[in-house]
Amino acid sequence: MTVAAAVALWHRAHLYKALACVVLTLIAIQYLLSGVLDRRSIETIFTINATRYATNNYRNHPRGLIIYGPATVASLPGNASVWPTSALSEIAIPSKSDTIPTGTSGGSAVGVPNQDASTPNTTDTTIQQRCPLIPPNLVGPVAVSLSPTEKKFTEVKPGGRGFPSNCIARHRVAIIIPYRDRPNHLQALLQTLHPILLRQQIDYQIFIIEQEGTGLFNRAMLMNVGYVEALKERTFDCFIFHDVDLLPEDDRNLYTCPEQPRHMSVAVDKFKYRLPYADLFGGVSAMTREHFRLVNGFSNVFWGWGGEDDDMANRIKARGLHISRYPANVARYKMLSHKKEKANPKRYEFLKTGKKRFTTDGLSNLKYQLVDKQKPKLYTWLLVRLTPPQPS
Ligand code: BGN
Repeated sequence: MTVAAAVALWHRAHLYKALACVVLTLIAIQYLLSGVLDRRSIETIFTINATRYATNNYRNHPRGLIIYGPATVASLPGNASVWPTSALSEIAIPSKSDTIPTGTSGGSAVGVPNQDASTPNTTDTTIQQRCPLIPPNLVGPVAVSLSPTEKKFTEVKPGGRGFPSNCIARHRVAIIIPYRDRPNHLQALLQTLHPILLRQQIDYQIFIIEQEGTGLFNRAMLMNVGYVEALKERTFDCFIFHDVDLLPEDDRNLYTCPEQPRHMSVAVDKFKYRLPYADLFGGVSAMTREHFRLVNGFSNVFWGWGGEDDDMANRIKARGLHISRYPANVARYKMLSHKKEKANPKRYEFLKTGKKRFTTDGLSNLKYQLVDKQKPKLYTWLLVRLTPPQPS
């Protein structure tokens, strides 16, 4: 071998070593980054850019952990086709919020008999497992309809309560529906919601909070009443505040307890399945018991249509919380038609000055009278007389 050939060989060996180093460094960086990404919760990932999801088909998380199925199926509004079961195994990842909340909630260790008297099956001596993180019987898009059905709902208990029969639910959820004078909408919503919540294996109860009289409607105050009254029945882990005219179109839109306040009606047909603005918190939203108390509930000053949800979004931010969302191809709703309500002309002013009322206006000064309460088959009904708050 010539000297020149030996030198060339020596250079090539160094080149290979350098290449090997680069490859190893890249692998190490990828490994480190994946650890960071794994620690982000499902909610955080959803929150990153909700408006982007509204226009693009959300595919997945960088590590392929969340996949909401092929864009073609997801983009068909109200399509009742059955979701491929292969996709379901990839639907969600465990996060902190997926563990049973501690303290007053209905949790017990896996395989341990449930000790909570308000949770079903306490007399059952068989040891029950917690329900799986991913409910096994979801179908994806569901057909929504206004026409009444003859469904019997044998699993639903009086007062509109439901829970899984063969496992311990991970979430105890009160569904709060502010209501007045919309019987057809209410029937359609109940027919749609009960089967979905049962398939989602949630321990739930539906509360209809009806405002007495014909005065201006106060949606926010009714939701505050719903929170207070529901807690008199059971210690719910979280609350889903639900407009009566919004029908969920997909059962993968899980009505579970959120880690951060969750805006659920991301894509509504009336808004062409696009989120109108990033801070929207109206329609359907979910909050834990603690977060709702932390923000002092909704403001009581919004009489008539509009603004109360924006004020809640401000309360959420002021407390260092943030609005989370599921992807728009799952968090889809059909809005039932009704005549336009009278908008509250004072809503802009109340919104602007809202901050100074956060601690004095809300759960802390809520006044109402419970006029009637009944528990028919599909819901718990409360008729309430609202007392306008004294100006502070
Ligand atoms: C907004 C309303 C919300 C309502 C959404 C969607 C206001 C306050 C003045 C900016 N906000 O305009 O309350 O949920 O539309 O309909 O009117």
